[in-house]
Amino acid sequence: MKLIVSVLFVSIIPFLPTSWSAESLEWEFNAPEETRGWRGEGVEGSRVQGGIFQIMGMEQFQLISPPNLGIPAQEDPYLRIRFLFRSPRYLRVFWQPRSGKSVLVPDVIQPLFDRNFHTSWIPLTEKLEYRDTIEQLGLIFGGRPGWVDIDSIEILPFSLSRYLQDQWSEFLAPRRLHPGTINSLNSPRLFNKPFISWLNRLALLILLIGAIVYYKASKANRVKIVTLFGMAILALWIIYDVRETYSQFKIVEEIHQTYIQPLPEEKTFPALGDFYRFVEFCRKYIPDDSIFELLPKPYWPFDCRLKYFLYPARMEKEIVTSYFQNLLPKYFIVYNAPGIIFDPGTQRLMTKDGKTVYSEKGRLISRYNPSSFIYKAAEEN
Ligand SMILES: [Ca+2]
Repeated sequence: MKLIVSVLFVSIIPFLPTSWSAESLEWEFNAPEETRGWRGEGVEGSRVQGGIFQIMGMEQFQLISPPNLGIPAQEDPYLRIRFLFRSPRYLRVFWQPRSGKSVLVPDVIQPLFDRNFHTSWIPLTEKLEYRDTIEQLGLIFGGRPGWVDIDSIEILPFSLSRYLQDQWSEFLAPRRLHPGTINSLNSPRLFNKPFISWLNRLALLILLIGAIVYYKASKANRVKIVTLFGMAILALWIIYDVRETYSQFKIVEEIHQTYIQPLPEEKTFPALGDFYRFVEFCRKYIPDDSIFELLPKPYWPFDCRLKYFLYPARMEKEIVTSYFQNLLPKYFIVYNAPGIIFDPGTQRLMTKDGKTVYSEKGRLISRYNPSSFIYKAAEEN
């Protein structure tokens, strides 16, 4: 809310030139050298890939900036960070002044798990409170261990135009397609709150003002007033609907580009990826009179589908094995499992670490991709 107030306030006064330049305090992470000076605590792995700084950490981990930043605190600098949280549940920020204890910023950033990058503006100082310099910045990620992708970090004076640009991008951020999309409505974020919550507040305000105006008006005008305020609420509903329609349009566009337009051999499906192409591959190599086992186990949502598509070949089950004994050849289907390998030396099918051996003797029938293949166990005579 503080931010909104300051936006309203800043929007009244014309743009003021800022006294310090933040050019050097921008990290785009386009090359691994750009992480120089940054260090981690509780970080288990990191890499720079495609302009993104990816960090994996424990339950709580910290990313600490290079020292000696020397940013005057009275300039009210902001941290602008563009990120995608894979697992952590929150981001907190602290900074180290030239003298004294480090300062924990009150704002807590809680990410949306919509597989989009998001941009946050975090005020680092409370106005008139600090008369020091910010020497070092720390980011605390916590709540759950895992990966965070950081596209860029900036420490900069507040810029209304860039802030509004970021809010507009947040508002138009696409809703990613997942199988449940069709059953749910979503609300984009605007000024760190769901769009629908802003509309709800507006609707409540209209209702309150409407009630006051209604009771103050003469009887003759009341019908007009009800109509007018009813139309205002209807307008809010239409605004929400227009934004949701835009989301639906983007989803249809994504479905078209990803799942309809590609050639059959390049097609993928939501949540199932290239599975149907893999089914075609299996149909070619798994004979009707055979038993097969899909690895790794359990393997929802592929197991039930494979059972259906490969019929009359039978999926491995106790009852199947006890009925057919060793009469039918046995196949293993390995799908997207880099941890399961065919060892050509011993002809065994086993986990990479050798802890589990699925079959002692057999041969590789065909490979679909480096981590997917069909193996046939040697028949006992
Ligand atoms: Ca970047």
